[in-house]
Amino acid sequence: MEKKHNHRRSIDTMVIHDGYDSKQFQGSLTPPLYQTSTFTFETAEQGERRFAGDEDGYIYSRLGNPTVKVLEERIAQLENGEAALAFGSGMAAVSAVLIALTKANDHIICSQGIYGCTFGLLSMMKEKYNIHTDFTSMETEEQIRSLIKPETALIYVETPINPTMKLIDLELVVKVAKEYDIPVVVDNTFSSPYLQQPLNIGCDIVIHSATKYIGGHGDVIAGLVVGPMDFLDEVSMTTQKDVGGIISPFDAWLLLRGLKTLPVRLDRHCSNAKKITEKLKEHPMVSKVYYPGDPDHADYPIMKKQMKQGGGLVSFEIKGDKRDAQQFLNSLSFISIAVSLGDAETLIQHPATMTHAVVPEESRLKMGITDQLIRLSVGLESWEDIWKDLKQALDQLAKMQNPAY
Ligand code: LCS
Repeated sequence: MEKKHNHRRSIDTMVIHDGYDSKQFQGSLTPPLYQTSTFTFETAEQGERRFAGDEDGYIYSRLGNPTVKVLEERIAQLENGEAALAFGSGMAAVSAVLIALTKANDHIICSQGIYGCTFGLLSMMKEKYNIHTDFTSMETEEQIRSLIKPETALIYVETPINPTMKLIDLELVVKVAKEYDIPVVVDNTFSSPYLQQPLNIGCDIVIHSATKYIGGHGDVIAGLVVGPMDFLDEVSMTTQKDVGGIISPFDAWLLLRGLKTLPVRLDRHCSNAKKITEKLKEHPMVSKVYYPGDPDHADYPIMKKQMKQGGGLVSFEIKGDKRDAQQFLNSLSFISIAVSLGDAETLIQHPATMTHAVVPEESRLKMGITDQLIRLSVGLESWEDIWKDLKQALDQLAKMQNPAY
């Protein structure tokens, strides 16, 4: 699987202009919203030609829509891929890729730690189709090499990993995968193309939950896949068309709006997350802080190598047990207790009982998800206000555990 061209202009410009030519849309500055389910044919013969693929043109919005097309072209350019497809959720994107790349009895190598529902999907694929997954921390070439089998269909990587913020060295994974001609699929949700571009490192397919940083405003559920044209043509004619988890034109339009400010938003998410990390590390109720942009983070050298900055998510462990973690969340004032991430609002959640509750306890602990682990999606508010809220809740917890605090 080969990649295309290098970026011709800065990503700050690309998020605003790529994939759209206003001249083709009556000068409309903003891509028009084609809120339509179907497209009329001038004649029956034209309908026949379009279905036969002998004439370009739209047929039905599950098979393609002009607003969605602009989004797909823009994200393909941003990730430096040949083509892209949009889906109705990140999980629709993940499942479309996994179904397209596997058949019964195949094998998958996966990073030790992934989003809970992706773990759930891999478990279902094992039960239904005997597709077995080996999880590994992928720290050395040998670790990966030792797991490769003739039936290994793909290597699936999340980096940074949800919610432990561990990183996988993509260059190392690609090196081994190329030796065996195994495609590498990267869930790039936590970084967005602004912070990390896996295809430029040699990975084959990128997936996004566009619900997060790409949308950026907490109002859309959507997914994206970027990769080689031949692979995506196949997905569009199979899992996208026939399973049908497509995006609505309005949601594609909202994503195009959100994308324009991706670099500006992420710069603030990252600088806020850095400040909050420094403060958390100093608080006596916090035992561990995981932020890839922190020079003390074990994977900081990998961050420097493959990411522009550390991202907007910080995970940390508090002193205490599950009830203390819940008490801490309940004591927050404006920070919202909610799953999802990448929104303007700071969001906080308890992975063991929320995003990763579906993962059996043993696997969860292997991933590093303890009952004390909290995940914070640092928003765009003033970092001082975010810290003030976290600090008062941590202080309350300290007083509860030690009245003399
Ligand atoms: N991949 C990653 C890394 C994710 O974090 C999520 C959702 C998905 C895929 C699935 O995307 P969706 O279908 O929700 O658009 N992660 C969530 C989370 O951490 N909290 O709530 C959802």
